[in-house]
Formats: sequence, C-alpha cells, structure tokens
Amino acid sequence: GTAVYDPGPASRSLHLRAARVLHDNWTGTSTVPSRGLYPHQWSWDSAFIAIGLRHLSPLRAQVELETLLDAQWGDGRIPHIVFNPSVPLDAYFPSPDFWRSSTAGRAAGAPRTVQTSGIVQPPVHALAAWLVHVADPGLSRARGFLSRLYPRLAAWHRYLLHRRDLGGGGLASVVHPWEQGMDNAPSWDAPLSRVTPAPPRTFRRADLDHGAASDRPTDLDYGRYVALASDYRDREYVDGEGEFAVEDPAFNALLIASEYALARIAQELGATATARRARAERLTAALVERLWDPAEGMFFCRDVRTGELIPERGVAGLVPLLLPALPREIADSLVRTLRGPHFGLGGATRLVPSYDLTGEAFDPHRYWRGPAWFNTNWMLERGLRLHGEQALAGSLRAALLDTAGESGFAEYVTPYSGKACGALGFSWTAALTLDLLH
Ligand code: 9WN
Repeated sequence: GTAVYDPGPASRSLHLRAARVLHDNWTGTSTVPSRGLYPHQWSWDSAFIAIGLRHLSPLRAQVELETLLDAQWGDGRIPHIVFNPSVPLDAYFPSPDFWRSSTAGRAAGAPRTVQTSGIVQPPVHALAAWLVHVADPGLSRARGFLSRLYPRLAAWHRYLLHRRDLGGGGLASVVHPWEQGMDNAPSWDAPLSRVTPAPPRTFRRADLDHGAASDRPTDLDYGRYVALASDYRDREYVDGEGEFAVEDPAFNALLIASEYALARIAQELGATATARRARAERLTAALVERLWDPAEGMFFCRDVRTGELIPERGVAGLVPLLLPALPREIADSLVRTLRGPHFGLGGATRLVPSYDLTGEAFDPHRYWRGPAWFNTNWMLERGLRLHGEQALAGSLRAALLDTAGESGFAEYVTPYSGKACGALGFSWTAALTLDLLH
C-alpha cells in the first residue's frame, strides 16, 4: 500500500499557523509583507511568498507574481514596491508622492495605472515562477502562466545585465541599499559615507510608528537613503550617474539562480535553453573573478565608484552557495566560513546572522547588522543541500522551523537566542516555513 506521510501534530499546527499568516496578509491580488510596517507589495518578498504559497494555493502563488509583473516598467525593471492605492499616504515612507513614478518614470516606461517605486530588488522572480509552475504544472499550462511571464522575466534580466552593468565586468550593480534588500548592512557604510544626507526635518519616518527604533536603521542612514532615492528620481531613473553603485554577491547570485530557472522555463515552453545555461555559467565565473576573496573564504561587495572590494563580512557573501557551477573548493571554503567564528553555524548561533559575529559593526538587534533573517537562512539551507552537506542543512532546517514557530513568524531574530525583532506575522517567514515543511 501507500505510506501516508504524517508530519505529526507539532508541524501540523506550525503549518496551520503559517497558512493563517499568509491568509491574513493576502489583499485579494497579492500579499503584504506585514500588515502594519509594510502595507504594500514588495518585489523580493512576493517572490519568497509565492514559493511558500504554492503549497497552499498554486493559483494564489501565480497571481502574486502576475500582480507584481503587471507593474513592470517598459525598460524591464520590476519596481521594489507596488503601491496599494487604498492605503493612506502616510502609512509608509517613502510613499508614491515621493517616487512620482508616473511622471518622473515616464521616459523609463513606468506604468500609467499603478504607482510604484523606481528602484528594484533582488531578482528572485524567475526562480519563484519556476517553483510555482512545478507545484501544479497542469494549472500553470491551462492558465498560460509561464508563456505570459517568460518574456517579462527575460526583459527583467536584460535590464539588469545591460543597464545595470555599471562596473563593466558583466555583473549587475545596485544603486541604493534598498535594492539589495539588506538595507543597513555594514557593507554599505563606506559607499554611503560619501552621500550627503537629506536633512532630518524634510521627511517623516513611518517605520518608527511600528518598529522599535533600536531594531531599525538610524536617522542618519535614512537621510542618506532619501538623498540617493530623490537624486535617482530627479534624474528620471536613468542609470549610470549616481553616487552609489555596488556589485553585491547575493543580488548577483540570485540573478544567476534565476537565469538557470529561465533556462528551465524556456525548455518547458519548447525553446532552447543552452544559451541561458551557458550565460549562467559565465556569470558564475564573473562573480568569482570579481567578488571572491580566497584568503577570507567568502565573497565581498565591490564598490564600483572606487573599484575596491568592501571588506565587511555579511551573509550576502555566503549566498552564492546556491549556485550549482561553483567550483568545489569555493563551496567547501564557504561551508568552513559558515561554521567558523564569524557566522557560528552548528555552534554558537541558532541561525546564521546577517553579519559577522566578531565584526566591529555587529549589533544583535539592529536589522541587517547582526540579526538572523529567514530568507537568507532558507537560501543557505538550499545551498548546503545542493553541495552535499545534508547533515548541516538538516539541522539548519530544524532550527529555522523551531525559531519561526517560537517567534510568531518574526521578521528577524537575534542570532544567539532567537528572540523576535521587527514585525510579527511576517509573510516570507511564514511562506518559507511552509516551503521547508514540504
Ligand atoms: C525598504 C519588505 C522590505 C524587505 C527588505 C527589508 C525592508 C524596506 C524598509 O522591508 O525594507 O524596502 O522599509 O525597511 O530590508 O528586505 O523587502 O519586507
């Protein structure tokens, strides 16, 4: 007979609780990252959310990605926020009247019907689209899901690989810390220090209405985020001239992982995938060539404006473990770094921290300067499994599930004790919990 897999009462209730978070955060066409702090649609959040949602409702997972892609710009960029017009302007800063996408973004092809931001976030979308497809290929084919998404995802990658190759070495650059998704990571401190901050009284931070100030970026950071974003807007979102341009290992690793997924999508649609696979391998070589530091055993960011590597150990420098074509010695070296004193996997920490435990800027509470995040740990879990580290992956998975449940699906947690920080009922934490349970 068939063996029926019974996950047992504990994971059954974890599953139900995670499903409830995604249910509560669903708006009808997409999912907010969190009801209070982030009341709109965010780009890379939606990709992670879709990866979890596919286990509950493949249809909702498809719609999540379709809604995001409906807001794509003519030049191919997928905006980092799609604003919900029924949410009051002062609920989140910066709001649509700051970005002014429909006027300032006109030349770059911003959509007319929805308001968006003008910057991007990591390209997890093709990977998510492929995983959503395989959850229910019949439904996906019946709805023409991949055939509708494929040209848009291809345009998105084209935008990143052409307009955003600011360093000329084949990799994509981010032009704002919000684009890479780890807003106040210490890697940005040096390049941000050259930016003159907007004066504090010229904007009002809505995030402090919801989160503890000690868990969030500082006012000085915000002043610089605002200055960079308004300069970009004032240049009508034309790429190339901004003060801030950084090649980041996680952003590029996700682009490469998504390029492999696009190859699979192309194949499913009856097209040829060889050119895309070859490109993913070339990009992996470029990543190693430009960002790998053999002595430190990890990847670093490159500041395109100075040409120098930024010697801060952030979790972004471990994310390339996701890549299948990574040379064996590099994968081994990344695993050693993960287990060593800077990240403590399998030793001191519960989950992999966002930043070096021994680093000068380490702070166990402050956002991307130490706390552990569920999306980065989910990526590392996949990477460990891919490179044959089943035991380490298994214990990381168990720690992720325990911590997600105990923290009430927190946005992030302190790395040693797993104490909840930021928002609770955070969508990608719930979604990736569901993915790990399946
Ligand atoms: C700015 C939504 C987003 C995540 C980012 C996270 C945080 C926004 C903010 O929230 O950034 O985009 O207001 O702090 O850093 O990774 O996508 O969850």
